[in-house]
Amino acid sequence: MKLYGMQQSRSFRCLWGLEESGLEYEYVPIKLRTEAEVADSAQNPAYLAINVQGKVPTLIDGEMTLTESVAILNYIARKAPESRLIPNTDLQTLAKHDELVSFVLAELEQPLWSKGKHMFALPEEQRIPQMFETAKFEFDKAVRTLDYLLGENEFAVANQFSIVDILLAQTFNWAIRFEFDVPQKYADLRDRHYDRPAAKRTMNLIS
Ligand SMILES: N[C@@H](CCC(=O)N[C@@H](CS)C(=O)NCC(=O)O)C(=O)O
Repeated sequence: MKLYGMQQSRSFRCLWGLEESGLEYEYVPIKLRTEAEVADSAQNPAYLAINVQGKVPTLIDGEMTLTESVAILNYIARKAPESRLIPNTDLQTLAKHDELVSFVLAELEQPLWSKGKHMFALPEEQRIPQMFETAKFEFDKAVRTLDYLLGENEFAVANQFSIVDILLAQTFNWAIRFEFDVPQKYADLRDRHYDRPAAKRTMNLIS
């Protein structure tokens, strides 16, 4: 199995999942926003052949190629069920897990990615710096909703570490790096989960 990724991008969550899972894999670093001629560029035709958008992450396992980070996390979790990255629990608790996963992707991370796009990812002439305030407004609103959706437990669901904890920790780390206002309890959540041995190994792999 090969995971293509770049440092603290969304590939980090997949690399972390792999480290939690105990599965064997190879990590292939990719460079974003570099010339197509550069061999390890996401714009190189060889990489575009496996990820048509020129984005990370990409996971290849045998004949299969996956290019969405949460699909990759789900695949890892199902391939290594003993890791319990998807909790082995009742239908309704699993539904709450799925709800939080969707919430992180659709609501919590979107303002962060909007800011990223308008800071560096879009072509300069397409960037609108005024939207940083809108991103802050939307992030604060998503955090208030999360307060409602999450309990006060150590882990998000089923009293155990799961995919949603990886997503929450990485998303709040992203928010802190992009200078959003992150309430202390979510900074603590990031610190707590980033202190796991698998998270520390992941950090070492990308540094
Ligand atoms: N929905 C995709 C998004 C992937 C994505 O947008 N990745 C960013 C890095 S976090 C990327 O590769 N961007 C390419 C670029 O900015 O040139 C996922 O979750 O995997």
